[in-house]
Amino acid sequence: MRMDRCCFLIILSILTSGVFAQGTALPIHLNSIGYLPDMPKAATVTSACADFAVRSAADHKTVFSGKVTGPVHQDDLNLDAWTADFSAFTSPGTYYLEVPGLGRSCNFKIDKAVYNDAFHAVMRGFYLWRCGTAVEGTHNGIRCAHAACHLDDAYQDYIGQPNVQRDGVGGWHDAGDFGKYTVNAGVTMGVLFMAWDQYQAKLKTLKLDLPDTEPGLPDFLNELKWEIDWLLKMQYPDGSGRVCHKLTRQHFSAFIMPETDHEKRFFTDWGSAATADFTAIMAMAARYFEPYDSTYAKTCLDAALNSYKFLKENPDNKRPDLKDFTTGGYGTSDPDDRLWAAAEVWQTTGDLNALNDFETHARDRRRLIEADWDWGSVANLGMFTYVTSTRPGRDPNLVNDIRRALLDMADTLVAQARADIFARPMGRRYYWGCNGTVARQAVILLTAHKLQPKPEYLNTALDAVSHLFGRNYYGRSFVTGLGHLPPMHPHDRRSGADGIDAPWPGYLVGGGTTATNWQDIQDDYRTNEICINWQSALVYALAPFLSR
Ligand code: 9MR
Ligand code: ZN
Repeated sequence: MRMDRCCFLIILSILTSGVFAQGTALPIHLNSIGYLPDMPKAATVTSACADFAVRSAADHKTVFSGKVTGPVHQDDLNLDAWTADFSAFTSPGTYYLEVPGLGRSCNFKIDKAVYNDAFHAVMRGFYLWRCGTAVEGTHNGIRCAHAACHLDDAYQDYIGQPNVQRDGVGGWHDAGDFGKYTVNAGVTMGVLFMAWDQYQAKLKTLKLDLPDTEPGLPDFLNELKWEIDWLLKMQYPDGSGRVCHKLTRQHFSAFIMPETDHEKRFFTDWGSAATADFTAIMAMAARYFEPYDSTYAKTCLDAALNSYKFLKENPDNKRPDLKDFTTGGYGTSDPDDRLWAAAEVWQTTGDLNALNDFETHARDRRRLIEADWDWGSVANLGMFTYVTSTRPGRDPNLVNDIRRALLDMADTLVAQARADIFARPMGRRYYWGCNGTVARQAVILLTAHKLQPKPEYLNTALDAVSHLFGRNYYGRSFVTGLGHLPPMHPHDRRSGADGIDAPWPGYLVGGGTTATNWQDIQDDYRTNEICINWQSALVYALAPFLSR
């Protein structure tokens, strides 16, 4: 390469990578999407400092200045940290933080609609995950697309019909792999329906630019329907009400595009956790689709009640037989799933037997509210439905105990965020997919907020959002295509195989399994994959902060 061309390319790549304009991962860690005018605003600085200034991005004028507080030492990160609080500054605009001696942060916005675009991209992530159809989208001028995939889903060899196909087309791919798993669909749909339940006023008019909008059906529900339509196909065709644990190949594919993945995929053996999660989702779907499409709601309700009847007649925990499969396991015991199913069936129908089932399960639990909850632990969803219900007949003592446990847990999260230099509300726990749990803390906080409004609950939910968009150890956004220095190499087959430099946009990566080991490397599926259950939690966490 000639020298002048080489220099030009270096300068161009510096400019386009944002290094020149935005700074690399500087010691100033903040929510790189930005802040709401009337909410708290803070950044974490990890080098010694005294003062800071907020400056206008356009003309570099100082619009606010202050003194940092600190330092505070955090052991697991081995860092000293200072906090720059600029909550008092509320004027909309585009700014950066300047810390004398250290430099400047990336640009960020203050605006009442500051999270609207991010929400749109994150929710569109579900659309882009659609299986059984062609999808496409353009983000920041870059187009991502794939042709219709997995149209042969799926074979019934493992449910007693060797070499016989039945329609299992549709749904969302689970993650960076192309499998479809009932149990993980459970917590995902549960959290998405909770977002709808609590933030419907904001979500109702939201446009997702879907190719298949239906008049009168909000886009948000339309996208959820894509998954429900598929889930309905996961019930056994024999009418028994059992539900297949998953629909996948026997082994993960290489990094190929989904439309070139032609290996056989199978409906697998049923499991009682999958059957219970299916029941809960269908009962919720019946409730939330009723105002828009009562025929569809009835289909969902019938499916829920059929599976619920089966669960009642078959009380044992049944793990699926998956010995021929090495795709995702999602192995989990079922008491929490049965509890959740009972709560949703009761909430939808008012059936007192289901209420009694829920209360019996709830009284059996060691802890009423779990801090670390995810696909393997969905009891919280049932507890939230029960404790916020306006239906008559609940046991007042149990209501009180759950309410207390929920408020205590929310208070714990507030305290943990305050004790963390990056305001991470879940304490010092790190594991596979914990970024999803960070976002999912918002469900605890905002359900507590519904029972007993407290600004700290809302603020801490926003802390979770800020953490994921850059106020973290890495000073980077954890969401592809959004914010400062986002992941470029997620463990996502589409992103790895489509030949385009940018990853598919709007996806939250799992995050470090220790305090400091996240790497933006495609092979690192433990820390850098994307997944529907984490994504749904981010949708929920952003929803209360939308401007409508
Ligand atoms: O999110 C799952 C995580 O909690 C488990 O520890 C891990 C290992 O079983 O599996 C994760 O789920 C993966 C699933 O098995 C297959 N699709 C991708 C999921 C995210 O990595
Ligand atoms: Zn597919």
